Amino acid sequence: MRVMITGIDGYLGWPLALRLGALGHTVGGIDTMFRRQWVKDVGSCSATPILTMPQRMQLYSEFVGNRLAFWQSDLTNYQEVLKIYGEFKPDAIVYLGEQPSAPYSMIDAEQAISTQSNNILGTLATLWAMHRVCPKAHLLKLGTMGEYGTPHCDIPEGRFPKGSYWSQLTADGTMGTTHQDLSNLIFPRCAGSWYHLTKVHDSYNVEFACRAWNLRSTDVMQGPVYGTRTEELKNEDRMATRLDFDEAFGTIINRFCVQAVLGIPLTVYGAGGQTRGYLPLEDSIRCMVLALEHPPQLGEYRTFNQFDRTYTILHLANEVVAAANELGITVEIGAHENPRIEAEHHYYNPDSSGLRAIGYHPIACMRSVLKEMIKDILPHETRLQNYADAVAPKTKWR
Ligand code: USQ
Repeated sequence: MRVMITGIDGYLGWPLALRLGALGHTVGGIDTMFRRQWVKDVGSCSATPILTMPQRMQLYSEFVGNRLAFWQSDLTNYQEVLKIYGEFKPDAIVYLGEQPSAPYSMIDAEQAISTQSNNILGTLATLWAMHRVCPKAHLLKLGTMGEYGTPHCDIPEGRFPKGSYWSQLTADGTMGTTHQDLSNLIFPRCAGSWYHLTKVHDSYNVEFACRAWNLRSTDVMQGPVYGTRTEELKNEDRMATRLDFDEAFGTIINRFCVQAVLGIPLTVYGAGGQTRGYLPLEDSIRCMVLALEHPPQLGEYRTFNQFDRTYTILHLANEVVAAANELGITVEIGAHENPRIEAEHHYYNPDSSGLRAIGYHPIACMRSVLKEMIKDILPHETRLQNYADAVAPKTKWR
């Protein structure tokens, strides 16, 4: 298969490229290289040292035995994207090339506007380019579980399942009547940041393109990913993918592991009952490969909710404390006023059967992944102490 990865320089893009290369696929990549600058702009760096893109291309050739085709390009530039897809002729496009941080999008108007224009217009340019030059390619689009928010009901995969009805008690106490069939309608979204909203808009644009132009797409609602290693990254340190821990680009478990190493009390926001679905980096890569190996039909728009298990923030904090203790490190759990607007105790029951039906079996126990992460971060403690200021939450949602 010829697979184009947008955002190939990112946390998921680089390990996915190595996995697909190792499996014998031909890989191409596009990246603006903005992510490295955004992280510098918030006063931080990757906890794991990472190679430059030219060095990564060299390493890829050594490891895979094949050239990695790479374009440094802006995904919102339709003419460029059209030219690249026309040249590369992808069978599949994995679309990861977006501004990925909710807190970053909430800093100020400038960041909110650039996040929305980068993410929504980039996806739109790809849909038009696919329509023009590769209409049979499979678009694997990275969305987020955060599109749904935390409604007081079960969360299906993307759409209301068959047999869903809307009903309301009438004045005389009986159930409402006919024409209330919700089956197959897109399940309502209730995103919690300007960033998460870009993914909602993307979902509607992608679904429309499948209906209007017979494109095919898998929309992946992914929960926060954690980890430093995949099968390929275990080979040697030069392979490392980035690992962010600042308040904007670091996601919770990755942040907690760096905080454990730096001796910073874990930053639990609010009551800590916020529940989300999480998965290790290795599982995220496996799930994307599975989706590529089992593409949808032409014209089909399908959604997978991609996570291993759901946990509360407090549970995660306790797991990180336990993993650190097993390595002889003492860690405290801190309390922080919640800078976000989100429910701190809530019902959460999302379906995630789609990926399991095509072969996803979660592979690792969380504790062992956490210990591996802490061991990977420990050698960089002295350098990372210089960036300790980037950890505390400063961006307020209100
Ligand atoms: N949280 C803390 N302390 C921290 C950081 C976060 O308590 O130091 C809490 C947040 O308040 C939130 C939860 O942890 O309740 C998750 O926050 P996060 O920063 O790990 O993840 P989030 O901002 O929701 O977004 C991240 C990725 C995004 C991905 C999304 C999946 O940045 O790309 O789409 O995870 S999900 O969260 O399911 O929407």
